[in-house]
Amino acid sequence: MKVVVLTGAGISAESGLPTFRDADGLWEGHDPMQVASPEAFEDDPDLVHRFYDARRTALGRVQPNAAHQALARLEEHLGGDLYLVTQNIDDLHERGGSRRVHHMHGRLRAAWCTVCDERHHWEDDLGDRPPCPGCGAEALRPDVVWFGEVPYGMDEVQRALFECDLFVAIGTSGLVYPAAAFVHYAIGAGAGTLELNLEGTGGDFAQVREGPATENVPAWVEEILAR
Ligand code: BJW
Repeated sequence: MKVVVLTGAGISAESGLPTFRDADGLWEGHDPMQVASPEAFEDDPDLVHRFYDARRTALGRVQPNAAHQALARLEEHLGGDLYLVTQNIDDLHERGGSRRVHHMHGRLRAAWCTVCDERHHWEDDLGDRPPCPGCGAEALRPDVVWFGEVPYGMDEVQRALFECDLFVAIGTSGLVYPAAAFVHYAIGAGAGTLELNLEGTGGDFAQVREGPATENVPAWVEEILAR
């Protein structure tokens, strides 16, 4: 059985990382969604750097939870028949034991030089404009995908969706494209579809299980392992 799992901010919520749309809302008086755009970066790069620097720092203080760990067990069981694609820029899947994770919206612990186009592993702040290790330009930005930019590796994701038998979306509101359309690709391919979310999103999934990811995901994975 070929399975595609899509994860969103909800899977990391119980690790202590806020989601975009459920949380108490504002960050330094701004809607986080307004900060995640190239226009915001152009208008106020210091603000946008502060937002991502704070999140990169927070990442060092949180741990993967039972849902991330369950997906790592699923990978051990299914091997190459599991395709895990995440919208999250945190590294909790990797730290939870997953080896193959496709980060379609980039990674918090990576920096992209807008002058030489190189990408670098990055643990520190970017707000103080460190030079690019490749070319020396002070032009590093977070290596993340903002609104209006093209998510990474979409051809590969589409191939996996067209070939899958089951598509599972975990902890995502289904409000942001192209990830919001994955369920339709999977339906078009004749796959089963399952949503695991604190609350159903009203999407076109054949089956919806409501509840926290740390309970729902391990329970679902155990069902697959028992088959
Ligand atoms: C729990 C839980 C618990 C809580 N257990 N569950 C009009 C129509 C259609 C499309 C567009 C349109 N106008 C513009 C567009 C395109 C635009 C878009 O979608 N806009 C919408 C606002 C309409 N999209 C884009 O621009 C994308 N690019 C694009 O389309 O390029 C064209 C192209 C595509 C493909 C091929 C070729 C060309 C780019 C989108 C980039 C999004 N970037 C961000 C920021 C990334 C960096 C960062 O992290 O800061 O990605 S925005 C933000 O939203 C982030 C997230 O990954 C993304 C999705 O959020 P997510 O994960 O769903 O979080 P929430 O908070 O929304 O939901 C959390 C869920 O968890 C909730 O459902 C809770 O119930 C649940 N939950 N606790 C289980 N304990």
